[in-house]
Amino acid sequence: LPALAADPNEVAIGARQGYMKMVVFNAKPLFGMAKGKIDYDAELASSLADNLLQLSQMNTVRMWPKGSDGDEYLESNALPEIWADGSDFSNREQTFRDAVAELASAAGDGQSTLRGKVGGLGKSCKACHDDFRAE
Ligand code: ASC
Repeated sequence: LPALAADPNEVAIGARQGYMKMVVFNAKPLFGMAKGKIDYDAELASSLADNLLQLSQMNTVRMWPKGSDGDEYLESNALPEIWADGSDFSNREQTFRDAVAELASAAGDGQSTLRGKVGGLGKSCKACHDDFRAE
């Protein structure tokens, strides 16, 4: 049987979920170090934050095609508000970029410096999820 053509919205949903996994894979140990759950390691912290910096600088527009929301696709938690007129979504992404840039410049400078900078990243995650991700 011929394979069905992939739905571009489903391809995009898969891509952004993979992207989120990469963000979490790199961010989670930074939160862990900041909270003292794992030992601070300057070299590791720097490389994780640098990975986040590179991820944050990707152009993600193609991951978010209009219509690929959670009302249309069971596998997505993206709220249709992302695509509403006047949506703050792209500003939130810029806030994430700014928070990561601050973190990347300081993550290797000691546990207390790291602790002071991850808050901004956590806030940027939460602000966007609160408004644009289904519970
Ligand atoms: C995480 C994670 C998020 C953020 C957010 C911060 O570890 O997966 O989305 O932190 O919970 O408030």
